Amino acid sequence: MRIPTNPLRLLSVSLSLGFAPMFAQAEEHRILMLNAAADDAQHTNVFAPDILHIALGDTVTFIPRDEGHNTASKRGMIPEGAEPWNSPMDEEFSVTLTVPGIYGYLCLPHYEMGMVGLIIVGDGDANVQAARKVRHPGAARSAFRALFKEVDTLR
Ligand SMILES: [Cu+2]
Repeated sequence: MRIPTNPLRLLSVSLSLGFAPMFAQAEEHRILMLNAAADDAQHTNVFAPDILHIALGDTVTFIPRDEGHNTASKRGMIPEGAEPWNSPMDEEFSVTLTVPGIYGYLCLPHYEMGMVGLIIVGDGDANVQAARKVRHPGAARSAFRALFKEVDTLR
């Protein structure tokens, strides 16, 4: 048997042999960074949605619909082995999550005002207990508490 040297040929051969890429079905999701919630103008500085369930290997893109926001994972609130992130201000930013668990994140300028969110990859069981023990300043505390409460009702 002749082994093809062209990498594209190699890929198509391995696909036809059944070695499909691990995340062939991966989906893309969007989280908007907003100055106010679409359904509640009193609720300022939000990620929408602020709870997102995705499958292992899916990609999440944060979209700066309004100015003055970023996204950063919260230390202690991502599963072991996962890559932390900290995006530039006012830029679209994508993360591909390949470690199952729960990911807590925040907007650095509005963290204490409660601009936070959770992404659950798979069932989130891996680190949900550790993640909910992390302490937060100001309104982030009640915001995360509300999100975990909602996650509990969905699990
Ligand atoms: Cu913000």
